[in-house]
Formats: sequence, structure tokens, C-alpha cells
Amino acid sequence: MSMTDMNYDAIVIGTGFGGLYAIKKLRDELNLSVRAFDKATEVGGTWFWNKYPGALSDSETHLYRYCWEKDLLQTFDIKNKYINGPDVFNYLKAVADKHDLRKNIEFNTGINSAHFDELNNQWIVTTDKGDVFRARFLITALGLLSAPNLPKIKGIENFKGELYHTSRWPEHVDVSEKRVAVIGTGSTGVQVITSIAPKVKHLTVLQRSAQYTVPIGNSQLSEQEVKNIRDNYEKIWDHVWNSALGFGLNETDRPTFSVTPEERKAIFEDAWQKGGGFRFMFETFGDIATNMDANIEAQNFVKNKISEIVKDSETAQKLMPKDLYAKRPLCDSGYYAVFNRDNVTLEDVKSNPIQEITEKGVLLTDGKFIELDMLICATGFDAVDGNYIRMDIRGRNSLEMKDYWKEGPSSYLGVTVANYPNMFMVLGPNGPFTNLPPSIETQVEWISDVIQYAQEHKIEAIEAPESEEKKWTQLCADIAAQTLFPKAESWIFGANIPGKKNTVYFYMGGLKEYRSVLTQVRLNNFSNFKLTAKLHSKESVVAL
Ligand code: FAD
Ligand code: NA7
Repeated sequence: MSMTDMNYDAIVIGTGFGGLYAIKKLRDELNLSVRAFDKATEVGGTWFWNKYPGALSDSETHLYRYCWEKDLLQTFDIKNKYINGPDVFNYLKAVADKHDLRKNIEFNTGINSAHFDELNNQWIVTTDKGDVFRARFLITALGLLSAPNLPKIKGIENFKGELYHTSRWPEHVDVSEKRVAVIGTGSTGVQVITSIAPKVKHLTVLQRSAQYTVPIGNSQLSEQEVKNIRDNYEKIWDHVWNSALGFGLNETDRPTFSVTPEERKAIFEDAWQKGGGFRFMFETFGDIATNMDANIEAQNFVKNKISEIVKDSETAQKLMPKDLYAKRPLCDSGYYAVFNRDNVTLEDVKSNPIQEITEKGVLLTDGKFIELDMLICATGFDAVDGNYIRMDIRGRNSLEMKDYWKEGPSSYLGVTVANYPNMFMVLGPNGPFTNLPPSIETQVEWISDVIQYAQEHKIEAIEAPESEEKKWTQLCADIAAQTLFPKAESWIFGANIPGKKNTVYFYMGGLKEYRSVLTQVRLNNFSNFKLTAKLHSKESVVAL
């Protein structure tokens, strides 16, 4: 490659929902030269990596896609209410094919470092193959649930059986007739456990925290239902853009205690029958996520269901969550009933922790040894900033991002970071907590607008001031504090990783409000950013 081949207008890292749209927008609408990179060997991001049995989106099929891709909506198969992992992967591959995006992507290529060159207002990006690329703009679509959390358990490296993390699931794994254990009972654990239980010889679930989960209510869509979606697409998305969560729900503000106990039970029961985790939390009552007493009502409803479903009372007791109902709401395809199977055992590894993993299996503290052929870690992710701090990212004055974010990550609008000019994040820290494709689209379109503005006004560097970043971080913290989410220990606040800063990682003000803030910044011509233009080879700051 010649030096000019290594110079681009924009570099995109990551080729999931975010990166693919960024390539298309910048290349096809702004006519920029774009180079994209992914460690993966194919597009898809989350859905390339998470090929574990039972992988399923819990956003409904017609909303877990791009709103702008209207042709594929008409032609791409919509089978079920919820789309499974392989079908999301196929959908994203179809998007890449249709728009010929692969020609801009270097697969199997990790980006090790990205350094800002202040003299030239460019990013210098180095791959794991040692190649160096330059670009004015850097778009980091690294994924917020993408850096695997591998549990540090004594002896895990000695295990001689098959060992997998769900987000690095290889093809052709056969679980049938094997003695399998799963560590982790989050969204992923719940899916993988429910899916493999009927196939394995014996399944041991190693549960640290019990979970509230409700039925997903997945079903095949009738031709008429698919037609309705296709015919009413604009209306459906209009509703999404004007909602807080972007899940297509009827978000209610009805208070839990505005109805009688009988009515309340009937409303919960109705939601249970209909299915959907976000529906159960946000379509039943408007205060479950904000009012402790309301939250307890929802907790009790699910706990009663556990008692009804699980036949063995000791197992049912172990499955009773101790925490608030204030993690990302889960849904399942028959999770609690799995524990009625003769080939499934539940171990509470909070009261009886894993002491050691040996060549042959797992040793618990009480001396019980579980012999295994396969150990599956459904132990989640170093979420949100995990992939950022794994990279060597340096901004002005060679400031390392992992140092800048030592006290917890910060951003302005979830997209930009002070001291890191011309770098734009998709789903960066303190971005919206929603069904994610609508937020990704919102951010990519805004990023494209900023870049277009910079190009048209000959601005070489655009950067969020620290004051705006501080205000945004405070706003995110204030909004989160009005909810119960910070009180439950989960990845949403960084509580799942030992040593990770327990702080705010999301803007919980809702999609509609978020979009309106972004629109306002754009209408004001990004005047609250530091915009640096190059005039007669002398730099001048044109707006502060
Ligand atoms: P990702 O899809 O995570 O893509 C990031 C890409 O960046 C990856 O391919 C990675 O390899 C690449 N990358 C990262 N660092 C580097 C580097 N240094 N060099 C090169 N490449 C790099 N969201 C929902 O809204 N609804 C759901 O139902 C839902 N279900 C989910 C289920 C699972 C199991 C998981 C893990 C996530 C789920 N999510 C869901 C969240 C999901 O991650 C987002 O919806 C969406 O797919 C994120 O897209 P993205 O492009 O931002 O990131
Ligand atoms: P989660 O929700 O972070 O769940 C991880 C699970 O793994 C959870 O039950 C953890 O218990 C458990 N875990 C993690 N480390 C350990 C160790 N060392 N020992 C025992 N158990 C452990 O990740 P998921 O992949 O399920 O879901 C993440 C998101 O992806 C999800 O919300 C969807 O948006 C998609 P803990 O609760 O910490 O006690």
C-alpha cells in the first residue's frame, strides 16, 4: 500500500449495527473516503460473536433493525415476534451485501491504538498487523456489550474439558449427552440454560444472583401481522422516535397503587401472559423502576410465579431473587420450568462459592465436586467502556483514555469526549438506555451531520469542551438517581466487574428527549463545541 492508500477522511472501528451504518452514511452521503476495521471475520458485531444456543434479541423483530433500510423490510423474512441471533446476523450480512459495504472493511484486523496528531488534526490508527492509517475523523463503534468478562476463578486454566464464553462461541459445538455447567444467570445465561437443558446429559447451573425473568411470549407472526407491520412502518417508527425506550411499548405513567390489589394482579398477569421483559416493567405501571414499594409489588408477583412453577420448594427458594427488580429486565422461553427437569441441578454459588476449577470439573466450598465435560461462562461483559480501555487511545497532549476515565467514563452526549477531537463514539458512555438500533441510528446521523458541518466550514478539529462534558455527566447521574437502577448490582452501573468504577454509564432521560437535545445542538451549529479552522496555514479557534 502507498502512503495515500493509508490516508482516509474517516476510519470506522467496528462493523456491527453502528459501524455498518457509519460506513454507509459517510461514504455514500458525504462522499468521504472511509476505511473500517473489525477483529471479526464478518460483519454483525454482537451477532457475529454471540452464537451460543438460544441467542435471541428481546427487542421485537421489526424494531431490531434499521428504520432507514426500507427495502429490506419489505423483502427480508420476518418470521417471529422476536428475532433470533442467527437471523440478526443474516440481516446485517444482507445490509452489508446490499450496500456493498465489505469493500471498505478490513476484517480480522484489531485496532491496537489510536493517537491524535495535534499538528495535523488527524488520528493515527495502528492495527494489530502493524499497519498505520491516518484519518481526519475517527468513529468508534466498538460495542457496549462486547468485551467479554472472563471470570477469574482459581484453576480455570487447568480445566481439560470444553470451556467457552458465550460471546466467543465457536461453530459446531455439540452439547448433546454431555455433563455441562453454566456459570451466570443473566440474560445470556437464562437463554443458554433454557436452550441446552433438554439436550445435555446433565446441566448444573452455578447461580450467584437469582434473577427476575418473565416469559418472552415469542410466537410465529401470521401473514396478516407481517403485512400490518410493513403497511404501518412509518407510524410504528414515529411512535418509537417519540418514546422513552424505543421498544414500541405503550409506556404507561399509571401508578402501581392507583388500582386495587386485584386489578394490579390482573394487570401483571396480563403482561406475564403477553410476554416481554420491557413490557412487564414499563407497560404495567409507570413507577416500578422509580418507587420502592411499587418495585416490591412487581418482585412479589414474579416470586409467586417462581413458587407456582418450580416444584421443588428448596430449588424455588434458591431461585428467589434477593435484589431489587432493577436490572435490565429479562425475559425467557421457560427458564424457571427448566429446574423441574431431572437432568438439571441448581447450585447457589453465593452461599457456597466455587472454590476451584480442576482438570475434571468444579469444586464447591462445601466439598461437593461436579464432574464436567463442558463449562460455559455466561458471565457477561466489561460493558460500555470495556473496549475503549482495552485500546491505547490518546487525545490531546497524549492523554490516555484509560487515565482520563480512571474515575469512570465521561462523554458529552454519549458521542464525544473532551480532549479527543474528531473522535465520535457510537453507544459511548452516557448514551441512551433504550432498544439500541434507534439510538445507534440517531447517533450515526448526528455524527454525519457534525462531520458534514465541519467539512462545509473547513473546520479541522471539533471537540467537546470539558464544561459541557461535566454538565452532561451530572445530568446523567441526576436522572439515574431518580430511578432504582443504581441500587441493584448489575453491569448497567459497572457493578459486575471487580474493581470497576460503580458509576453512571447511561443517559436515562429517554430517546425522545435525547434526540431533541442532539437536534438543538445541531440547530445551534455546534456552537458549544470548540471548532478549530485552519486559515492560511494558521490555526484559529472560530467558536468556543
Ligand atoms: P457491536 O455489535 O458490539 O459491534 C462492535 C464491533 O467492534 C465488534 O464486532 C468488535 O469485534 C469490534 N471491535 C471492538 N473493538 C475493536 C478493536 N479494537 N479493533 C477492531 N474491532 C473492534 N440490544 C438491544 O437493543 N436489544 C436486544 O435484544 C439486545 N440483545 C442482546 C443480546 C446479547 C447476547 C448481547 C451481547 C447484546 C444485545 N444487545 C441488544 C446489545 C447489542 O450489543 C446492540 O443492540 C447492538 O448490536 C450493538 O451494535 P454496535 O455496532 O454498537 O456494537
Ligand atoms: P450479565 O447480565 O452481566 O450476567 C452475568 C452473569 O454471570 C450474572 O449472573 C453474574 O452474577 C454471573 N457472574 C459473573 N462473574 C461471575 C463469577 N466470577 N462467578 C459466578 N457468577 C458470575 O451478562 P449477560 O451476558 O447475561 O447479559 C448482558 C447483557 O447482554 C444483557 O443485559 C442483554 O442486554 C444482553 P452476578 O449477577 O454478578 O452475581
